[in-house]
Amino acid sequence: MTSFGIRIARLASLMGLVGVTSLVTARGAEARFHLHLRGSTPADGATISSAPPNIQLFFSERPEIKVTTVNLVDGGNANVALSAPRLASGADTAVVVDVKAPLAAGVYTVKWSAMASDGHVQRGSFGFTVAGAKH
Ligand SMILES: [Cu+2]
Repeated sequence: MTSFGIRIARLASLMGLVGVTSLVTARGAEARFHLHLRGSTPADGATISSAPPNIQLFFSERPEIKVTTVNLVDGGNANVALSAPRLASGADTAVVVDVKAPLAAGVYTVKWSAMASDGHVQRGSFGFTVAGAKH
């Protein structure tokens, strides 16, 4: 290879490196601005003494409700019946699902999937415990 050729090759590899670095930076910035879950009721990790009538998910921005899914599974990974998700009245970044029958004592996991107006689908899960009846 001529010295000119080597210089071109070095330049190309340097540009490749810069390209990868800027791609990683862009992905990091994008991740920060995606829709994300800011909180919930019951809160992640909470132990509650009575079965919740509904589950509320508080997002960083309004999700597209028609493609929002919320599933609840018990400690045995069995699905628990919920209503379809709806936006909370007066807070369109909050999603509510009704729990159709009172939850027995035990551990539960909420699994959600939501899409923001930018078209990116985000998923997550959190858990809570319904404490047994106290005597
Ligand atoms: Cu996004």
